[in-house]
Amino acid sequence: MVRAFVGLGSNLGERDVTLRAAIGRLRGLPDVDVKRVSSFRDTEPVGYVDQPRFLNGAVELETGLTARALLGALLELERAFGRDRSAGPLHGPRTLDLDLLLYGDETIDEPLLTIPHPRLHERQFVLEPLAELDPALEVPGLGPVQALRAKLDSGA
Ligand code: PH2
Ligand code: MG
Ligand code: MG
Repeated sequence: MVRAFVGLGSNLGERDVTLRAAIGRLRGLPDVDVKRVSSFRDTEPVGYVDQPRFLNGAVELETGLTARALLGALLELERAFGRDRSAGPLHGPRTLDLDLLLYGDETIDEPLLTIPHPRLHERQFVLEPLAELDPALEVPGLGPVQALRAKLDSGA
């Protein structure tokens, strides 16, 4: 079993209902054991700013799935919640965003899958829930999650 972290985001519809339902569906996936769920935070949109505020969180899970199989299951869940990747701008509004943030201590650099998630260290809305789930978390290749938070805060 591998410990993995998944980022949760929603900024369309009933955000809280959607995130809770998505976690329920994660719990129902074969070979996935959801261990912990962070609190949810209401956040300012980052990057593409002309869109509604997000509700963000993260979950810690243990899985027997490969990183690719887990990613496939996450994309399928996004679709089940009405996410249409062909509509609207990249990084624009979405009913549900499930990002595979970390997969054990692995680093993966493939066209369709980058682990750790490529923008993880630039986003407090990802780092904060990760640190809440495991304050001692080490991000492979990048260092302690708390150091990444401090660096982002300082603008360095
Ligand atoms: N996701 C994005 C773009 N911007 N901003 C916040 N606050 N939260 C998100 O989850 C988010 C975002 C694209 O994935
Ligand atoms: Mg995503
Ligand atoms: Mg995302």
